Amino acid sequence: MQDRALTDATHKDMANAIRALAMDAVQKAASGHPGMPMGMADVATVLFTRFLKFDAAHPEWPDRDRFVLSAGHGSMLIYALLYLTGYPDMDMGEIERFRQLGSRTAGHPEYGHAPGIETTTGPLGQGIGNAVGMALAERFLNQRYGDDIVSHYTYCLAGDGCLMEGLSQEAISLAGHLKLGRLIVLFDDNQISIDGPTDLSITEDQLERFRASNWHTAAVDGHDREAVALAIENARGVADQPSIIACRTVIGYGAPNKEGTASTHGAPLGEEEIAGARARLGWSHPPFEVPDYILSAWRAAGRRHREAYERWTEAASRLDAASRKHLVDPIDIEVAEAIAKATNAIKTDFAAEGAKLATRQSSQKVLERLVPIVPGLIGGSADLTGSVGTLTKQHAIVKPGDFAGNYVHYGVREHAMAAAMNGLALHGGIVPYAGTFLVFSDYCRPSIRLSALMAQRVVYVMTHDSIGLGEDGPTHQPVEQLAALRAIPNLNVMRPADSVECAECWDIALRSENTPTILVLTRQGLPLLRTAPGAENLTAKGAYVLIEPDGGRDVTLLATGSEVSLAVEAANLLHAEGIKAAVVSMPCWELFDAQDEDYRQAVLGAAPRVGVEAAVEFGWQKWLGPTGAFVGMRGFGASAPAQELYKHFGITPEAVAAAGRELIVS
Ligand SMILES: Cc1ncc(C[n+]2csc(CCOP(=O)(O)OP(=O)(O)O)c2C)c(N)n1
Repeated sequence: MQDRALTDATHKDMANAIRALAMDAVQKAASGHPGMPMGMADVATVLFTRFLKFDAAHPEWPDRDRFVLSAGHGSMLIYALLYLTGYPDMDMGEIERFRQLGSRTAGHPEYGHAPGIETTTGPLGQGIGNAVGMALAERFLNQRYGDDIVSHYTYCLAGDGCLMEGLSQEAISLAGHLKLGRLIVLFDDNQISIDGPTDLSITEDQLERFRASNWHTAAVDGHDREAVALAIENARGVADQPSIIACRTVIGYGAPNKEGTASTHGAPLGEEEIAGARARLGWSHPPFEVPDYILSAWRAAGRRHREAYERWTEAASRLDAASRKHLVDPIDIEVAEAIAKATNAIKTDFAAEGAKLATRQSSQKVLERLVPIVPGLIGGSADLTGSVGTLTKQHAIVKPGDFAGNYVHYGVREHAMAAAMNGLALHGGIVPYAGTFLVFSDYCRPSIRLSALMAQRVVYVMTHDSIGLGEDGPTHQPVEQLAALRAIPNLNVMRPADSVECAECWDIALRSENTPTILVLTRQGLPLLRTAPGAENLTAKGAYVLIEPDGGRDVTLLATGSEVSLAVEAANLLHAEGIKAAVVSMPCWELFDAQDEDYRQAVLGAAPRVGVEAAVEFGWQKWLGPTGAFVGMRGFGASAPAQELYKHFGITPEAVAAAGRELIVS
């Protein structure tokens, strides 16, 4: 058992400080969730004062334990803890500005708002998925750096809501399979959610569920600090199973009339109830005041690992400079340069070979070269490895309890794969990528949205990107996914037209430190269009002119991915008739949008425009203007060979040429 120095009285005062800050901040904001922080205050006090390895003065310490508040609505719990333990940027002013514009204390914890917030949570279940990724990152890096440099736990606080979400099942199943023994979930087992008691909607035995997934389980009274401490101690001793500790708590603990009820979940308690809670808890201090003796006990907890931190700094100073840097930033300037150089070499090779390749194959060839030069690049797939081309000869497979590899078989768990990739990226030291079919990006979408919101470098390899996948039919043929993904801010949706563009896309994806990428790749072979690629990464501009006719344009054909070669054929048909057609390849709308007005105008031109994409039209108006025409999908696809489908749905060079002709005539 670690440090038993706290007396019962001190523990009680320290936990009550959390409760008071939570109820007072929510009351002042007239909005928020006091119940969970009040209920979990005892558990959190035990964790932060006796176990969690952190140094509040050095929140970026790479070997700190990670604390993930999956039940993000209880954000006041983490804000109170960060303030009390003395993290920078979290003073009482921030607590008083809870949920106000520009504060560090947003409604739900937001990554980047303050040190100590390890991930953005609020969408229930995501935090568990992130924690699985973080625990996995720890094992990868431990394998590479050794115990002196990387050896820490990941703690995740999850409520009934997190465990009801389907994502939790995928995540716990994956963690149990991989034997992530350093993952410890503290389950706020208060049996209350928004609608009322949880038995309104769920009656299963949660711990049985976890046991079935190879987890170590325990159940304790969450207000008995020694029982909680013993359970955490035991969990830390289990090396080859993740652990869950069901902490039976009372939501809104201390509120005389409301505790134990859903009314404390997500609304201010009210002045009268708060006064009653103060009396009941024996907390006589005014709002937003924590007496010195309590604050100093908390601040001491914030410093208790200072020596460990210093030992770590000393050990890290013995690493070579590159390894030390890559622990937090796997793609530094040198690696970025190596990526750019490799990309150029690959482009040259692709051009020399001139082969017709599906972009999923081109992507695999690119990875073959990049994996050895990017430290911390961890690949994977949701049981579609052979189809999506994410595995290379450079990979070794990660096995349960064995993290020497660099490729994860995530299984058919797309959502957990995406959430875990966020955790891998957030942990630091890792650049995650993994693949599935584009149509199943819908199964990853909530986590993709968070990759974008948190500005994380996560690369999603999404293949089988249109009716071009053929016989599998409309269930597997994405039509609306491109538009839906393009609607997410800070997400680069990249659809390369050939091998050269594909290499350029990977280059950008890996070097986009603050933006996730979706690589949208084909199943079917595509001809090489960029036959003489220069060193410049044209894809970085988002769109560029592939064919510029002599003597001005009559029409501009805009296309992405597999439809760029159709546009080129259409342009040839039009040229034969004396119509001057330009072709613009638009692999990434978001990057094109970020170019200056002059460049965009020069690329788009003044001539009438035809857009071509084997997907729905939604979003294309932006580029086509009111007079443009669109050749693409108007509904779901069908099951047939790809060539026939293109004809059936009228996405052909002839149709594109006809659309261009019509625009000129009208
Ligand atoms: C994916 C998702 N669905 C719904 C919500 C809205 N929501 C926030 S908290 C909550 C209930 C959570 O219950 P529990 O985890 O038991 O929290 P407690 O009542 O104990 O605070 C719901 C439905 C959400 N944040 N995320």
